[in-house]
Amino acid sequence: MGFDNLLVERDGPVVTITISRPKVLNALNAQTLDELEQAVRDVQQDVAIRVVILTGAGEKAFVAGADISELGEQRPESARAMAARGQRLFRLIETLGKPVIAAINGYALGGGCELAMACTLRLAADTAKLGLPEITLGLLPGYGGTQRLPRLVGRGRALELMLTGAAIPANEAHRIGLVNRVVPADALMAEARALAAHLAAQAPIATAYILDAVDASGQMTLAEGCRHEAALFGLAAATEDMREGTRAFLDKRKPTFKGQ
Ligand code: CO8
Repeated sequence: MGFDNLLVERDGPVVTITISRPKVLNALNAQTLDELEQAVRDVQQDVAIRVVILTGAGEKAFVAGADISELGEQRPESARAMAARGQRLFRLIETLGKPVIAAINGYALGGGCELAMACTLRLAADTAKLGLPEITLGLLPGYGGTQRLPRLVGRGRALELMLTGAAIPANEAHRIGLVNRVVPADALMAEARALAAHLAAQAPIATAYILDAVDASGQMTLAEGCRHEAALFGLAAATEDMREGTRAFLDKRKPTFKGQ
C-alpha cells in the first residue's frame, strides 16, 4: 500500500518507516497517524519482519510534534479523542512484540518525543534535540509523555522538562537516560541498521518475551512480574530456538534461529 506521508522500505527482516512531511518538520497530523497505524499493523502481521527502524525525513527533524495547525481548533471532547487515538497507536508500537528503534535524526519534540519514547530503543544523532514543549502552547503532553518520561528518566527530571518546555541536546538526553546512544549525525542510519541486524539475528520468540516481560514490569507488582517472567521462561523452553541456542553454545558455533 502506498502512503502520502510515510516511506516504508524493506531490507530482509528489517523495515524502515520514515515519517515524511518535511515542510512541517514531519509533524504528526491525523492522516500521518492513520498511515503509521497501517504500516505498524502490516509489520505486526508479517512474521518475517523482525525489527523496525522509525525515523524522520530530512536532516532537521525526527518529528517536531503533533501538527499544531490541527490542535488550535479542538474542543474538549475532540481533543480528548485525539489524545486517546495517538495513545492507542503509540501503545501498539510499544507492544508490537518486535523491537522498534527510533533513529532520532533531529528535533523530537512534543508528540515526536512521545513517539520516540514508545519505541524500544532510541539512537540519537549528535545534532538532535528532544523535549516536551506542550506547556509553551498552554497544553500538556497528550500522547503518553507524562507517563513514559518519568519512567525513563525519573520524576524530577521529567517534571523539569515538562514544566519548562525546554528542549535538550542529544548528549544531555543520553546523560539522563532518555536516549540509549548518541552517534554522529552522518552515521545515524548505519548505526541503526547495524543494531537492527544484530537484533534481527536473535531468537524472535525470546525477543518478544523479553519485550512482554519488561512491559509487564510497568504494570505489575514485583511478585506478579516475576511469576509472569517464569511463565514466559517455561514457554521459551518449548521452542526449537532454545534447543538451537544452547546446542550451538556447546558446539562452539553461532546459532541459527528460526522463530520456532
Ligand atoms: N506543527 C505544525 N507545523 C510545524 C510544527 C508542528 N509541530 N513544527 C514546525 N512546523 C512548521 C513551521 O510552522 C514552519 O512552517 P512554515 O515554513 O510554513 O512557516 C516549518 O515547520 C519550519 O519550522 P520553523 O520555521 O519553525 O523552523 P525553525 O528551525 O525556526 O524551528 C522548531 C524549529 C524549534 C522545531 C520549531 O519549528 C518549533 O518550535 N516547532 C514546534 C514544536 C512544538 O511545539 N511541538 C509540540 C507540538 S504539541 C504536541 O506535540 C502535543 C502532542 C500531544 C497531542 C495530543 C492530542 C492531539
